[in-house]
Amino acid sequence: MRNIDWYQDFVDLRYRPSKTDVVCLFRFEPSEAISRIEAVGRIASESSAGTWTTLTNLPKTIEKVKARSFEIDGNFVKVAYPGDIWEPANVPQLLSGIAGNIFGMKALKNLRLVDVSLPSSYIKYFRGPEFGIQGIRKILNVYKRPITGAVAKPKIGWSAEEHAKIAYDTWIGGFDLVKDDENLTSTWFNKFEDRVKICSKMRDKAEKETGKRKSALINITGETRLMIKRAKRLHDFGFEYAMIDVVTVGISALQTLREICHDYKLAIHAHRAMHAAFDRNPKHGLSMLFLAKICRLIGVDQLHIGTVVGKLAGTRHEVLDIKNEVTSKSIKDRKSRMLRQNWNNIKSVLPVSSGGIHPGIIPDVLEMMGTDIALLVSGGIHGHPGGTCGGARAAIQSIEATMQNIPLRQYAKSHPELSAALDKWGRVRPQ
Ligand code: CAP
Ligand code: MG
Repeated sequence: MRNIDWYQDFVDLRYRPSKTDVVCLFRFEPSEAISRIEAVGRIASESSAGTWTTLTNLPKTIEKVKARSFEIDGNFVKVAYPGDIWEPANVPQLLSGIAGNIFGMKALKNLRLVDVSLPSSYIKYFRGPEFGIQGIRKILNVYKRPITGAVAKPKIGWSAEEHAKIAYDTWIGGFDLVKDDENLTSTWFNKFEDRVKICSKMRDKAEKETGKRKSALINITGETRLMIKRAKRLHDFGFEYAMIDVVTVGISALQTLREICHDYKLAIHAHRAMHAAFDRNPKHGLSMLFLAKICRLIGVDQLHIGTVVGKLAGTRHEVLDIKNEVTSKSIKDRKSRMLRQNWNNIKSVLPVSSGGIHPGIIPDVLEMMGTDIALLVSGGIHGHPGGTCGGARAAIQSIEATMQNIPLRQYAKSHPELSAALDKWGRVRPQ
């Protein structure tokens, strides 16, 4: 049959990207009877200017708008996209291109977008984080140790008053932050407006009694106009953060709230609930590294990146690559794992480690990730035999022991809360 497609026009192994190209790294698996060249031609074509068949008319600009698969290495391909096809500061459009139709192509059995390298000509339109790691530490006046926080558990069910009391106990136990859970927004028994007001009173009380800065990551997630109203309320009650479930609200809403949070000088705490729906399968979907990069570009200040040893999936390589990506000024190309990236004046993002952590495994997390992180220990303090306050103390004692290189059991001899935590949980790694 006459050749009716032109995918091979989107493959050029001699091509070298220009400094304004957006370059993507994909992992791909061709379907039966599809060659690798046919597969990578389809990836570049369908995500830029092509379609399934040759066209009778083409614009004069066609050569300037075509993507090109230019480097194939086993199951990995690099694709270069001309900068001109990307609308400045329009992240949804970028995703519709490089993370759109191609995942559904029959010619590909699996496809995963591993990383994207964004040129200065693209990132210059973005604010990036408002505060960065140093700015966050300045807000809380916490410098040499992990910033500590806890979600009120169970994640939903408490009244606003009960929630605020748990927050108070968490703060009095020594933690810096209390956080709403990803599925807590506003319910008849815990209205957002009430929670903000009562938590602000408890925060003031805890700050007065401890002499330390205390804050909260209160979840504004919802329809965009509602989130704008909620961000204003947080500002009016003196909170420094807005928590957003960045995947479920969507990239466009996150871009809007970044502008609003700039106006209110609110730091954005990015919860990533739903990410595992598309980043967990190593052969297909989007990597968490890619999502983390987009979050840094748009400008969250804190981002959940995993624990490796806790209850949720995430390998050591993956978690540490993400930490590197969101905290470094520039990234080198790492074969099949990460593309080079200069972040120019885009600030760093504070990595958040959370999910199944308890005092017995805090050393494992800090040994892997260091102390320049936010450590959220939630069930791991509210399940402590001494209750929330005792649990927070136990977690802080575990951090102290780890930072002084003292074995936990030895430190526990003079720290009863840690001892009680180790008696309950030992060093178990939750599944
Ligand atoms: C942790 C948590 C967080 C997870 C999210 C939860 O509570 O509140 O949402 O950390 O995962 O609901 O599970 P626990 P990730 O400390 O009680 O487990 O940080 O990987 O995005
Ligand atoms: Mg949660």
